[in-house]
Amino acid sequence: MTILFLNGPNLNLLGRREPAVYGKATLADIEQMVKKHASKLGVDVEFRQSNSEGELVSWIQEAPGKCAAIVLNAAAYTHTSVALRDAISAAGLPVIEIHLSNVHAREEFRQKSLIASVCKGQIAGFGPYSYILGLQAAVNINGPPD
Ligand code: CA2
Repeated sequence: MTILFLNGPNLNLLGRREPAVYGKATLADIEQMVKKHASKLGVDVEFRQSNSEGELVSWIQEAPGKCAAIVLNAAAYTHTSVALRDAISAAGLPVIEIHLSNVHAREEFRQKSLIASVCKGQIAGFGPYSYILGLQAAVNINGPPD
């Protein structure tokens, strides 16, 4: 089983700018943590980041048949992108929306997600641990193991 992790714009800056908001871990640190956890769960992880909305849309379109689920931190596109929303809806794959910060406790514009209603669920506010929770949700998408 492969779980695809997609990361949106500016997440490549994690750990290097605004540590007070997003913490000290880099995206590479988070990828390493996710892959370590995935190997314990016996699943494969593909981890990608793009600043381009179109590239994220293409990766979502290509995922069916290759990946069991997508864990998506769409970053700022969460709040703006009808294109990502349509791609998620068309893919027919379970997509789990994740955020490092608690977007509901921040500026009003971050409290609106254009993708939430086409995602399986949302995890927000746990820092890098949101990625581990996203992985666990993806692996147990059809209910927890017996
Ligand atoms: O909390 C999250 O994970 C966000 O998706 C992060 C996005 C933000 O636009 C969303 O509202 C919530 C921002 C990602 C950019 O990360 C930066 C990291 C370091 C310096 C500047 C931006």
